[in-house]
Amino acid sequence: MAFNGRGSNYYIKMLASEIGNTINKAASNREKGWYTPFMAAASRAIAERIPLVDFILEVRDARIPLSSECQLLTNHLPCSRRIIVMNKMDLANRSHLKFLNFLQAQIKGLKNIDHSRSTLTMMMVGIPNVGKSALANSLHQVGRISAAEKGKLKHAKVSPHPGETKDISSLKIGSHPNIYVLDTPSILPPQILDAEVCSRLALTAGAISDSLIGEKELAQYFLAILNLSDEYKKWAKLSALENERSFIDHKEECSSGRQPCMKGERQHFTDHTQDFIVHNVRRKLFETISCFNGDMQNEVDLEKLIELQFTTLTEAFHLPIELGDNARSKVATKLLNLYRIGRLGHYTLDPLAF
Ligand SMILES: Nc1nc2c(ncn2[C@@H]2O[C@H](COP(=O)(O)OP(=O)(O)OP(=O)(O)O)[C@@H](O)[C@H]2O)c(=O)[nH]1
Ligand SMILES: [Mg+2]
Repeated sequence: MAFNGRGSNYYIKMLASEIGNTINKAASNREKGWYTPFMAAASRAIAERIPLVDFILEVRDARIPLSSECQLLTNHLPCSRRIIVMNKMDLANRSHLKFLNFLQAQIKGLKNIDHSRSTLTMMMVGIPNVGKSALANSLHQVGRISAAEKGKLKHAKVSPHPGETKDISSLKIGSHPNIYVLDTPSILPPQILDAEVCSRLALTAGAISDSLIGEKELAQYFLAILNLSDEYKKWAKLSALENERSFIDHKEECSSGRQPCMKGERQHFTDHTQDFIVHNVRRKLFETISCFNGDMQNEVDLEKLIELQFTTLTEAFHLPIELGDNARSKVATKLLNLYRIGRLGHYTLDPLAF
C-alpha cells in the first residue's frame, strides 16, 4: 500500500479505510463473513427479549469504546434501559464488586421499574469476544447470593475464541430482589459500513476473523499506530544489557529447575509471550523508532520505518532465517497477538473528544 505526501494521520486513516473496505467486501461472501445463520438467529432472539428484560447491559471494549457499540440496540432500546459497561480496562479489572454496587444503584434509580418486584433481569449484549461471559461469571462470583447458590450454579464458558457462547443463559447475581444476568451469544451487524470502525474491530477485538484481511495488513496498521503514539517511550529503559540479563535469568531458571523446561529450550523460543522475548520486541521497536531519521509525519517515511520494523522483529522473535518471506507473516501473527493481550502498551483507538 502506498500513499503520497499527505501526512501520517492521513496514512493511518487510509490504511484503516482500505482494511475496512477489503473486510466488508470479503464478508459479503456468505461463507467467509461473520454474519452466519447462527448470528442472525441470535440477533433475532436477543431483539425479541429486549422488551421482556428490565434493562440491558451493553458490554463494550474499552480500547474501542465507540466502535464496539452494539448496533442492534441503537434501533431497539430507549436509553433509560441501556447501561454501557467498558470491559477490558485491565486496571479496572478487579473492581467487579464496585461494579456490582454501581449496577444496584442504577437499578434503584430506574424510574420505570417496580421496586417491589421480587425478580429483576438484565441482559448482557455485545460484540464477539468483548468479555460478556467473563463479566457474567465475575458478577455471579461477587454477587450477593448465598454460598450454596454460588456452588450449585453453572458458569458461563469463557474462551479466547469469539463466538463461544451459543445460547442465552442466566446467572443469578443478587438476592432481595433476585437479580439475574442473561449471558448472550455475540452479535455484529451483517455489514459494518464505516470502514474505520471495521478496521478497529478487526485489529482489536477478535470480532472479525483475521483471514478476511490478512495479518500482515493488520500488523502494518498496528505498527503505524504504535509509531505515532507515546507508548514506545515507556520502553526506553529496556537497554540491551537488561534484555540480556532477563535472557540469562530465564536460562538459569530452566536449568536450575526453578521453572520447569518441559519441552526443551527450542520450544521456549517459539513462545513469543515469554518475558525475555516481549522485552526484546519492545526494545527493538523503541530502537527503530528512536533511531529513525526520517520524518514520522511523512507517510512514505513511516512506511519505510514499518518495513524496517518487520525485518528487525524477525530476529527479535527468534524466527529462523530459512523462513524467508514467510517470516513476515509469522512476525505479523506474533505481533498482533502481543498487542491483543496488552503486552505492547495500551491504546484507545477511537477518537474521543472531551
Ligand atoms: N485482558 C482482559 N481480557 C479479558 C477481560 N474480560 C475477558 N477477557 C478475555 O477475553 C476473552 C473473551 O472473553 P469471553 O467472556 O469469552 O467473551 P464473550 O464476549 O463472552 O465472547 P463470545 O465467545 O463471543 O461469547 C477471554 O480470553 C477472556 O479471558 C478483561 O477485562 N481483560
Ligand atoms: Mg460468551
